[in-house]
Amino acid sequence: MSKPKILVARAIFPEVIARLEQHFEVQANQQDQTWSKAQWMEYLKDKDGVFTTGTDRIDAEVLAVATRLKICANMAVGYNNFDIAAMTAAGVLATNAPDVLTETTADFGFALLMATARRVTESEHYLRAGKWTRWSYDMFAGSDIHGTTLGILGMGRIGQGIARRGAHGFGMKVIYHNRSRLDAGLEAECKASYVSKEELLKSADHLVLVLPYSPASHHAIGAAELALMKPTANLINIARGGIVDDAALAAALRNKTIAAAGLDVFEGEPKLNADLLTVPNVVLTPHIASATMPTRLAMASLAADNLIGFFTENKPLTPLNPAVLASK
Ligand code: 8YV
Repeated sequence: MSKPKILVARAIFPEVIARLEQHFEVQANQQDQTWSKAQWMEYLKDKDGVFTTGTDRIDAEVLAVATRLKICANMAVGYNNFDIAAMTAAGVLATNAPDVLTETTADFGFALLMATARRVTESEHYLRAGKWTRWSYDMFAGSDIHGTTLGILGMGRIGQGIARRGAHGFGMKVIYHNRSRLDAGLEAECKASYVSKEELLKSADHLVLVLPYSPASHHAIGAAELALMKPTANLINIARGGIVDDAALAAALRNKTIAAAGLDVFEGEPKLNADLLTVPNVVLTPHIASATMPTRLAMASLAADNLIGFFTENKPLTPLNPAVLASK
C-alpha cells in the first residue's frame, strides 16, 4: 500500500521530518520558503494530511482544491488559522498542540509582565545609547509586581499558569474573567477570584490577556476598555493579535491612559502598527512566548503524533472537531 502524502508547511526539526518519513511520503519545506497562496493550494492538491504552523491558513477556498485532505495538524495551541466549520463540513480533521507549551508560555507571560512593569528594555536602550551619566532617584522608576493585583482575561491552562506564578511566587492578589468560571478546586489552587470584565479592567494593576482569538474576542480591548483601566496599570498580550485594538492602545500609551504595555502578538503581524514603534512605554517581542527549544520540539512532536495516530489507528491525540472521526 502506498504511504499517505503529507505536506509540512514550514521548516521544522529534522528529527520530526525523519519521523514523519517513516510513515508518510513527505513534502517538506526545510528551506523555509514563503509560499504564495497559489503554491500552497497547488501543494495541498494531492496531500492526505498537512502539518501547519499558526500562520498557515486552512479555509473553504483551500479545502475546495485540497480534495484528498483528511487532517490538518497545527503546531500551535491557538487555531484561528483554521476555519473549523469549513473543515468539519469538508470532513477534514483539525488538531492543535495544547498542554506541552503551557508552562513555557506562562513563564514568558511573566517575563513580559516584569520587563514591562520594571521598564527593562526601555532602560537598556537608554544605557546602550550612552545616555546614562548619573543616578537619579526616579530614573526608570516602574511599578511593583509583588503584592499588587494581577488580572487575567482568559483563564485556560496558560492563564492558570500565570495565576499560580503571581499568587504563589509574588504574593499577588489574582482576579480573572473568563467565558466560564473555574471550579472551586482550581480557583483555590490558583488563588484566583472570578470577577466581571468591567471589574477586572478597573482593578488590575497588571492585566494579562490569554484568551483565544475569535470574532467574539476581536478588539476585546479597545479604547473604551483601556479608559476603564487604572492610569498606573500595565497591559500584557501573549494571546493573539486582534484581541487588542493596537491603534487605540498606541494612543492610550502615548496619552498615559495606562502606564505601559508588553506585547508579544500584534494585529496583522509580522507588520506592526507604526505608532507602537514610536511610543517608549511598550515592550515589543516577535511572538516568542512558546519559544524554547524543548517546548518547540514538544509542539512539533505532538503535531506529528497527531498525524501518525490518525493515519495508523484513526486516533489523533488532540482533535478539535472529533465529530469528523465519528462520521468516518
Ligand atoms: C506558536 C502560538 O509559536 O501555540 C500558539 O498558539 O501562538 C505559538 O506558540 C505559533 O503559533 C507557531 O505555530
